[in-house]
Order: sequence, then C-alpha cells, then structure tokens
Amino acid sequence: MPPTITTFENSPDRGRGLARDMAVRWALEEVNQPYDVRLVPWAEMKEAAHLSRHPFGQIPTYEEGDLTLFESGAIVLHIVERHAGLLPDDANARARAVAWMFAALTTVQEPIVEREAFILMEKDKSWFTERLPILDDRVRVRLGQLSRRLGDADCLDGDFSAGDLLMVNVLRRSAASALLPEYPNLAAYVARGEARPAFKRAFDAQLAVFEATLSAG
Ligand code: GTB
Repeated sequence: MPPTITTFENSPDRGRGLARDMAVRWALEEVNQPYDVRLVPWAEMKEAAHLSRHPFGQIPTYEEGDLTLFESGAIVLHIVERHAGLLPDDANARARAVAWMFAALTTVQEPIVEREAFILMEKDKSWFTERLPILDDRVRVRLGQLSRRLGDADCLDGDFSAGDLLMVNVLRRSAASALLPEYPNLAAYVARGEARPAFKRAFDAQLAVFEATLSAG
C-alpha cells in the first residue's frame, strides 16, 4: 500500500506549489515512491477526523500502515531515511544534510514567514511602509549568508540532498522569491531545483488538484 498524504482540497496558493505538501510530494517523487492523496476541505481541517492525523489541523500529513506523521520536515526526513537518494551514505555527510534541512525550516524560513505574514495581515496598518524594509532586511541577512555559503556550487554540500530540497522549497515562498533576484546564485539554485524532473512531477500533481477543484466549481 502506498502512503497517503493530505493536502488542501482548494489551496489558497492557486496551484503555485507553495503549500507545505509540495516538499513531501517532491521528496516522494525524488525517491520514486508512489503515493495517494486525501484532499481535506477547509471545513474539515479542524474536525476530529483530521485532528486525529494532525494535532493542529493542518496539512500535510503522511499515513503509512500504522504510522501517522505530521510536520513536513519530519515527513521528508522519514521518507529520505527509508528510501535511498536524498541522504548521503557517509555518516558525517548525512548529518550535515540533516543540518541543512533544519536550517531551511528554522533559520532561513523564520524571517521569510515573518515577512509573509506581515504583508498578509498588516498591509492596511499605518506602520506598514515603515516596518516592511526592516523585515526585508532580515530576509536579506539570511539570503546574503546563504548566497555566500553556496557560492558557485550547485548544491549546499556535495550532491543534491534533502537539505537542498527543503531549502529550495523555502526559497520559493513568496516573501523570499520577491528578494531573490538580488542574489543571482540563489535564483539559479532555485531554478535548478525546479528543473528537476521529480520537482516537475510534484508540481504538476498539486496543480492538477487545483485545476480539478476549479473546474468542479
Ligand atoms: N510546520 C508545518 C509543516 O511544515 O508541516 C506547517 C504546516 C502549515 O503551515 N500548513 C498550512 C495549513 O494547513 C498550509 S501550508 N494551514 C491551515 C491552518 O493552519 O489552518 C502554508 C501555506 C498556505 C498557503 C500558502 N499560499 O497561499 O501561498 C502558502 C503556504
């Protein structure tokens, strides 16, 4: 039985692959594992059935036999630990790839999410234009550091790993991609990730869900 993941029935990102199921889909595609999808309507996100899968009533989740997981990072780690391809065999290199996974989801993502939430929720506030450049600069600090570390390498540490997958996924978030042109090597890094066949399959699959929802009215 393939694992089942949950995603939005009607994603607010309108099929741009920005919701967190994208990383899970991409990881599954990279390791060539088929999966089923359970679509969760908005009205059911906080209902008992979904809360039994996810304590915070969010997507994505992952069910495989008697294992149910939430948190996209934990799900991706589970997938790549069980299937070869996205973690190096060497123990130290593997530990460094996991460090990059955490870096993507915490150190890099944190200022990006803060900027995104600010734009979404405080756009009409009197302090918006004064505060936005402060949040822009917080994102720039991280992007600048990441850009210097990546240099002209293709990946963060050796071959493409789960660390790169999560980092590209985080850099695709709207608050990061708006500033990405200032960092050509990061923009190229994201473009390389998006050009991977597994990314394209994952992207097309989530887009197909959005298009089917649209045409169903
Ligand atoms: N830390 C968790 C993880 O990584 O799995 C975060 C999960 C999460 O934030 N899930 C969101 C969710 O379920 C969807 S992805 N939200 C519903 C709720 O909390 O009730 C976040 C997201 C949503 C929409 C866009 N977008 O429109 O661009 C991008 C990202």
